[in-house]
Amino acid sequence: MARTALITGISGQDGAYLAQFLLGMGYRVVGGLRRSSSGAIARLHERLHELQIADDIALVDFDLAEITNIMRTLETVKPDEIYNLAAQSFVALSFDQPIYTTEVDGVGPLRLLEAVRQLTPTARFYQASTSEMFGKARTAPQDETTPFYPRSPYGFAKLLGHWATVNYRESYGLRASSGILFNHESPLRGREFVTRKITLSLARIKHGDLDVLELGNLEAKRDWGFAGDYVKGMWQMLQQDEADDFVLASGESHTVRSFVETAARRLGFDLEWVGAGAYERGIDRRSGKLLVRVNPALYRPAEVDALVGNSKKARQVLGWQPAIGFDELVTLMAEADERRVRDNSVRV
Ligand code: GDR
Repeated sequence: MARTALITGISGQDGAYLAQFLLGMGYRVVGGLRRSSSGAIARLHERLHELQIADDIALVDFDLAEITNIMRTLETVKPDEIYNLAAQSFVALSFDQPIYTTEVDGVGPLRLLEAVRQLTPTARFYQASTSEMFGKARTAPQDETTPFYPRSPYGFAKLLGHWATVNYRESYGLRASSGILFNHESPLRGREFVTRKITLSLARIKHGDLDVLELGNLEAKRDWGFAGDYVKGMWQMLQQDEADDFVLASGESHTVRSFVETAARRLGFDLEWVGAGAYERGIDRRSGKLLVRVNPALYRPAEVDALVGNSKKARQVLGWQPAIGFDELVTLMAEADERRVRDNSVRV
């Protein structure tokens, strides 16, 4: 009989790619969906439609803030594998909504783990942990043994979820694994994250649909990989005999500035930087047009300056191997956004 996977956060980038992957592996996929008060339920399905899997997934109303809802879902779905991808995942917003973020990203996984312990203790559990837990890391690259130093409410909330996962594994023998994932992007990335903001904005500027791209800290360095590669790693973690924690990362670090330069090149601009700091501007040499402007309002109260991961353990134990590198990733995203802008079909 087909195995059943419950994915919380099915409407997000990772939920969509993971669902696609698991369907391909013959799973029955149930997606947990939080209804937004805006009532824009159709928008929550957009990524599933883009991947043409919307009709293959059973959706259930799901909210990590509501324990009765969690328990009812586990009782009716009876999952073999649970992927907890639901979160308030935008770091910048967590500074404005620290309590809500902690409630969903920290206490939320704890609620789910407690319900799993009581109702489906043999189910395998994946917690979406994050490189943001390393934050102001003192050593590089970061791996499973690197000390944590979160720099945002998002980071410390996720740290609670991570330790809850480890503790429930060690205390109650739950088959709970924590995937410490570095940034992973795709054409389905939310528009609020810097990579997608860059590719979509530059594509819009090119087609006369936007004036200028405003960014915050151009010097921040991130380890960016392709989300499609990372969801496979999530699944591989849950196929192990022993639950454990794994870092997934590309091992390469690039600045926001270099992401902008690469995307601009892919879209046919000849980008030149002038000025410095808050007054820095990116100009297209060919047309003289202003493309990029720094807006200090987009700086974060505390920043994670540089992250780069070491995923040796995942590569050795899981056989995990990402297929798409930085240049290919930027190209994929820039081309997808240019196509959407050209076709007037920017939905995701
Ligand atoms: P991050 O992703 O915080 O790393 O978390 P994000 O893309 O938001 O920021 C990356 C870096 O870019 C700098 N930056 C800007 N960021 C945004 N969003 N918008 C801007 O205009 C901008 N200008 C500069 C930021 O300061 C930051 O340094 C992501 C999320 O997916 C988390 O949920 C996940 O856990 C981690 O990746 C791994």
